[in-house]
Amino acid sequence: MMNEPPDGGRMIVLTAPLTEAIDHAGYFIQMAMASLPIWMEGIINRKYPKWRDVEHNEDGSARYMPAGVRLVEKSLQREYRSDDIVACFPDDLPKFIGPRTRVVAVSTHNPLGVTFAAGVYTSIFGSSKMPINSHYSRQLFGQIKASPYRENFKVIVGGSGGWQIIQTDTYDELSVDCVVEGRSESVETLELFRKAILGEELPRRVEVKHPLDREGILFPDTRTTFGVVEMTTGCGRRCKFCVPDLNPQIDLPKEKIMEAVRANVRNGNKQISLATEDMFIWGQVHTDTPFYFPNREALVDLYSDIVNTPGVEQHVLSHCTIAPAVVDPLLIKQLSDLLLPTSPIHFPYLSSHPEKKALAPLIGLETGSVRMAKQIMSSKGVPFSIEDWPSVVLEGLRVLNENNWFPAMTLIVGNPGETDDDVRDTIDLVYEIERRGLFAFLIPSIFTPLHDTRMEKETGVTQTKQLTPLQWQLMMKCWKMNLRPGQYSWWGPTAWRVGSVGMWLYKLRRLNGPNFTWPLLMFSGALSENTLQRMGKIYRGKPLKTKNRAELLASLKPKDWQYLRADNGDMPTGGYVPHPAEQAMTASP
Ligand code: B12
Ligand code: SF4
Repeated sequence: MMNEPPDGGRMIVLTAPLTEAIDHAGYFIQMAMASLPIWMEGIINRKYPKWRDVEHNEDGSARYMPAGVRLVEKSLQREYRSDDIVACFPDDLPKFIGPRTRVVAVSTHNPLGVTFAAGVYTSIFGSSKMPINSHYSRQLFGQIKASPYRENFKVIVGGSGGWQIIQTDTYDELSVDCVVEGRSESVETLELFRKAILGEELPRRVEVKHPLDREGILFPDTRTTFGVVEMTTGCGRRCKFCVPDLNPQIDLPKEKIMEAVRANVRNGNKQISLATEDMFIWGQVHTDTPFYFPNREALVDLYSDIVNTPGVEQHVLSHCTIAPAVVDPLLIKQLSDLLLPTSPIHFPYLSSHPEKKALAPLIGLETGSVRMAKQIMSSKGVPFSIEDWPSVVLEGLRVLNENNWFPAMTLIVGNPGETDDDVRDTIDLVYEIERRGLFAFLIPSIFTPLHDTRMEKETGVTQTKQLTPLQWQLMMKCWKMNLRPGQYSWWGPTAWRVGSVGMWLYKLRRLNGPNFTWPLLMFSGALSENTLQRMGKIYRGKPLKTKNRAELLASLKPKDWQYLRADNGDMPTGGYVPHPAEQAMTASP
């Protein structure tokens, strides 16, 4: 006999894969589950034995859900009664899907693991299609497909990972009727739900419009996973491979952000994270100052109110760019003073904070080759010229590290048209980071042409076996450097040596091809880099001569000097015009 929900189920049921909904142990666990293959799940289970424990509201609905689900919920509440809608964890679907159910809507971030930085690691370890997150996403779709009421309802999928279903044409396999690309606030999304409720046929793929202004964006008034609250949409630097940059550049109103922060706290969240592509554009969108000169006062005011909201115990940064650290080091310092006390991240071997706290936003480095950078991200370093990209990275990282920011920096390996010279340039930059004693978690990923981007039709490397010795070396050098802090223990280096060589013998040799062997030996430390270089097996980066901050500022166009802050020092000489905020301060009595 069917286990029917007593009330016949909800008309609209919203859900997300368990691995994307959990609010346990911070960002890192979700990122690890997006990147590790399912056969390595035991590592996560041992480290976080309680990761599957989730919290419920009294009616069995989810206490927290990814921000995307919360906004679908808010969007639908404009048209339907709250009682008709529920957001629940996958295991609770049978409690809510019943004969009354007309739509099951799934929000996904990365359901099939085919995106950059996720696919690459699973493929190195042997299964490109089944990261842990992908396994749980498929499990969720399997549960929905097997529902005894499946014929009565439509399955609509949305979220930043929906394109993966379109691109792999897995509609039937996953039992998905329609994938929505774009935001739930859109009237076209509502129209789709209306059709589904009436039992009408849905198109397989719908692209809906992004709101063009602040007013069009809704905010959650319930708890979100990791306390995610949107801060901006779009970016403005126009990198060719980027998806979020295709959205309009909007910074969201402070009052609404704060309401969503308070709503999270009210519902039991102690952690907040503002979702953004670049936190530094907030407060400077469509003002008289170009967005790449950060609005120091506005940012400090916003973050100060967030971390001082009663109940907020932890705050985590999401994404940013590196040029603002060169433009305004004092902003970085002021933000550090404000944000370090609530940061849950500790780097005992790196941080100079008394409690060893650190900030670790995600920043795109992508390439050290100026030639490549010009092609794929010519405005990444504005206001500085892309010719100075290596200098901007090194100076920015210096400022960040001095203030206990140790960012995770992504690199793209195998860009279309990437030559050995380009890879050598990137290796030079990575060695220079090491030589100067700077630190960032360097996360190399293989170029993935993301749907809808300006590089959608281009192909780079598609399998780890195709990577050249230099590309492998770059990847393994990054990981070797990432493990530096863990190598201070007496057992660390030996464990890595034995572990990685053992892994190579066991599995990786055949999978990744012969180009992988020497870079792996370099990574493991079994042979020194000097020896490997002498044997002609690796390329050791050459020292880089780069510009310091004063030289970078001097290279700006004089019309931009007015936006620099003199309290940072290093001002270019010759006709300096004070920053508008300084002018206002001198003008006031
Ligand atoms: C916060 C965040 C995280 C957090 C938290 C994620 C979470 N579970 O809450 C962490 C750090 C854990 C994370 C991890 C990863 N992330 Co992330 N993340 C973000 C970020 C900054 C914000 C996401 C967010 O909540 N936005 C706000 C909500 C409201 O937006 P939204 O989810 O897109 O929802 C809107 C629409 O999509 C739509 N919608 C959503 N769901 C549905 C459902 C239906 C039915 C409908 C109709 C509409 C709809 O309506 C919503 C608005 O109204 C975005 C960048 C960005 N600005 O979006 C990257 C981003 C989504 N992440 C990305 C990536 C690559 C990852 C990782 C794979 C990275 C990695 N290798 O580890 C992992 C994957 C994690 C996983 N579990 O699979 C990429 C996505 C690329 C892709 N899928 O193609 C993005 C776009 C970053 C980027 N610059 O490229 N991420
Ligand atoms: S800086 Fe980052 S968010 Fe902005 S366009 Fe480039 S990749 Fe996209």
